[in-house]
Order: sequence, then C-alpha cells, then structure tokens
Amino acid sequence: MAKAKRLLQTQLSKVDLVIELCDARLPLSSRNPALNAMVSHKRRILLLCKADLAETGKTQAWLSYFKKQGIDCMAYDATPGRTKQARAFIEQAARAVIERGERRGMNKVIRAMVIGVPNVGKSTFINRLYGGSVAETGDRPGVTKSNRWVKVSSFLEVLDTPGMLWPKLNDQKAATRLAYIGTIRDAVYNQEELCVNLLEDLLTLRREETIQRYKIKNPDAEGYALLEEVCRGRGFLMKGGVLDTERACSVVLDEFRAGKVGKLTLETAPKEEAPHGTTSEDQ
Ligand SMILES: Nc1nc2c(ncn2[C@@H]2O[C@H](COP(=O)(O)OP(=O)(O)OP(=O)(O)O)[C@@H](O)[C@H]2O)c(=O)[nH]1
Ligand SMILES: [Mg+2]
Repeated sequence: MAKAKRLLQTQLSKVDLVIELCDARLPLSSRNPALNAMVSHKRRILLLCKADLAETGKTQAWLSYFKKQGIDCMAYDATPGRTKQARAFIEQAARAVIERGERRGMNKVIRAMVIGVPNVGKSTFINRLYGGSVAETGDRPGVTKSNRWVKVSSFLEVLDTPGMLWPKLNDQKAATRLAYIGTIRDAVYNQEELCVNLLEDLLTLRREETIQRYKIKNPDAEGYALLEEVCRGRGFLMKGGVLDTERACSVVLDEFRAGKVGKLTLETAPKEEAPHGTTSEDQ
C-alpha cells in the first residue's frame, strides 16, 4: 500500500482526471478511505463497477447517495452500451480541459488515472475503452503489478494501476465482504470461516434461494455445521462418507463470485438524514 500510494502520488501531477472504480455490490467498503485526501484537488468521477452483479434498485440508491455528496458517478459493467456511456461521461468530466486545449488551438489529450481496489475491473474497463486486449486481466486480485499508460483513443490516455487496499481494515465485516467478492487474496483468509460468513449473509439476504440452491435441511445450523449442511445437501462427500468441506467452500465462493446466486448488493445506501440523528442502515 505504501508503495502504491507513492506511485499514485507521483502520477497525480500528470493527470487531468481520476477515474475511481468501486464495486457496486459493496460501494462503500470497496472505496479507499485514504483516497479522498490524496486526490481531493483533482477532477474525479466514480464508476460503480460490476453493476451486472448488483441489485439495480440498490445501485440507483447508491448513485443518488454519492451524487448528494457532490460525487459524479455512474453504474458500469463491461458491456458495449455502458462503455459508450462511460466514454461520454469521461469526456463530459474533462470538458474544461478539452475547451482549454481548443482555445489554444490544440487538440488536448485527456490523461486519466484509473484507480480502485484489487479485482474491481480496472484493466477490463481499460480494455473495453481501448476496444481490444491491451491490459492483462484475471479473476483474482493483484493481476496488474505496475502503472501503465494506455492510449485508448486519439483524445484519451488512461493509466492502469495496481489495485490498492488499505492496510487497516478495521471494520471486520467490511473486510470479510471484500474477501467474498475477491478483493483480498484467498490465502489471507481461512476459507472455511469465510464461507461460513458468506452462507450466513446469504441466508439473511436470500434465505429461500440459498436453502434451495444448497439443499440445506437445517438452515438454523450455525458456524461450521452450516458448511456440513451444504456438503450433505450437495453430496460433497469423500471416501467413507467424509464431508468434503473444502470443496463446499470453493463451490459456494465461486458461485457467489460468478453471480450464480443472483444479483446481490451487500450494503444498503444510508437513507437521507432524518430530523433526529443518524439513519445508517448498513446490513
Ligand atoms: N461480472 C463482471 N465481471 C467483471 C466486470 N469487469 C471485470 N470483471 C471481471 O473481474 C475480474 C477482474 O478484472 P480485472 O480487470 O483484472 O480487475 P483489476 O481491477 O484490473 O484487478 P487488479 O489488477 O488485480 O487490481 C476479471 O475476471 C474480469 O473478467 C463486469 O463488469 N462484470
Ligand atoms: Mg488490473
């Protein structure tokens, strides 16, 4: 993180625009709290990525929430339609820079830096803007190792950056959820604990679908017993009828990450401030 922060600061002076990517399933927890201070003097836009995996209504609520805070934002997924919208959005955000160039009789090239947590889809987004495969992507965090400029059009250059994760993930719930969505390396977390947490969240948010998908007989089982329920339900058994909890973990996590449990947003946008006190309703 310290190295990534240093790299980011050295590049900031060279850019006209910062494009921040967060995950639409965890719009708050997947934003880096240190970033605000670092990029506050720059024109910035926020994309809520992987919107295809998030609940549309909740994404709308998050967009209104961020817009009320004065943050220009849009929902994004790696489809041609959304990419076209994103291109227009970038152009609009950089309009002042373009006009300055025009006044001087130059065709100013916009330089934008793409930042966000690991695995959020930064390099994929750049590939879509480019219209080909120019940046390496992968279904795991830490694929992009260094900053790299890519000229995606005659008027736009973007900087691909390594995913940045903040060192003190104090909020345990947020950290666990970032691990579900594949932001934190699997090796960092005990996979069985992570999977039990995910199953508990799924049973709260999508009770019936989860019971059916994993053929859970006792949904009130707790902790490790829940994992055993999945093994029995889905027939994940090894020789001698031993429950294959490792397999259950990888199946549950993979299915969630691939959106097979359906569109699911794990955080709810705080409601507008009520006259008396706070109204945060993060689940
Ligand atoms: N469902 C879905 N998956 C996406 C989307 N965009 C990217 N992905 C997938 O997310 C994974 C990570 O994508 P990358 O573009 O490598 O992410 P990154 O932010 O560059 O990751 P690092 O370089 O590791 O920080 C890949 O498996 C992509 O195919 C999207 O809009 N929807
Ligand atoms: Mg990358």
